[in-house]
Amino acid sequence: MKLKERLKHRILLLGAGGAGKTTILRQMDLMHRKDKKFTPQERSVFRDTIRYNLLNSMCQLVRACNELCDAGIIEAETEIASRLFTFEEQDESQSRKKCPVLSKALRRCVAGPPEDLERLTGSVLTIWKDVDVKRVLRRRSEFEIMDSFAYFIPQVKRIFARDYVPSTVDVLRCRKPTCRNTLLEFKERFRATGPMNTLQIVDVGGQRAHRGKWIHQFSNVSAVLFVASLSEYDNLLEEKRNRNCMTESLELFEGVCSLECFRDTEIVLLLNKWDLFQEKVGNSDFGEYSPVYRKTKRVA
Ligand SMILES: Nc1nc2c(ncn2[C@@H]2O[C@H](COP(=O)(O)OP(=O)(O)O)[C@@H](O)[C@H]2O)c(=O)[nH]1
Ligand SMILES: [Mg+2]
Repeated sequence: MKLKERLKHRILLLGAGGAGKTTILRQMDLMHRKDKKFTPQERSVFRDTIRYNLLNSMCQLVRACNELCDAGIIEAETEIASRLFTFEEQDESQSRKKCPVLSKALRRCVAGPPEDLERLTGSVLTIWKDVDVKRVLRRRSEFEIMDSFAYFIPQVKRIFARDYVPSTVDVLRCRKPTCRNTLLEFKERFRATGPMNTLQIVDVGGQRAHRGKWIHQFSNVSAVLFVASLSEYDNLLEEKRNRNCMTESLELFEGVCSLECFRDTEIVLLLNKWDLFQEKVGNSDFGEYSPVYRKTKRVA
């Protein structure tokens, strides 16, 4: 991307929900700090969300096991699993309607007495070690589970400990859907001897419900950074479960590129989640989800 030296540049981060926009913003924020760290106070803010991420992933995993595995979770663990669910399902019907991602009851558990969480540590680890769970995980594309679950679940002891303060990596792995536009501003020289430019990076909510608000950010944009997740090709959209994520991303990208207001604006496509793509592509045939790729492969 080539930006002319100007005093101020606005760069818009666009892309579907979960593509990684906010994580990129957090990384840019870190890169422009002297010590490359978030302060303990900043990290503490993420504590409950990370605990929620972990517990929610566990519930998603247990539910998937019960649905996809013939035996379900083995007998001894059914009780443990149901304990996890009691936290989630107390007022599921109420909260799901209002907020499909954050369930109220789970949040209550996370913010509740520390003994509640500590009691769950063993249950989480027992389920995580189960062979059936490992088998079900190979069928990941068939159910919904957040990307960072494999990072968070094995660290449950540390995360549920009373004195837990998230690390910088924990913060980068944390999933909290963006509801309000966020602005990050920093100064950057494009050439060692050039003038100092101010870069304003705008992060928006990517889920369908938030895209109507994008238009308010479309003026005075120097560049659009469109983020798409490489690893989502076999996943279904969080907000519409019969819609493939890659199709959603491609159509959204086409839509952004064809907007009249961006006719003279630089648009950069950033293909994110390379690490997850590498892990996944051996087990899940990319060609099954991309007719263009399938055709090219056959010709080659
Ligand atoms: N493994 C991995 N996870 C990522 C990467 N980029 C983002 N994530 C995770 O994907 C989830 C969604 O990212 P987020 O930045 O909230 O997406 P947004 O909705 O586009 O803002 C978070 O849990 C991130 O930690 C990546 O390159 N690799
Ligand atoms: Mg976001």
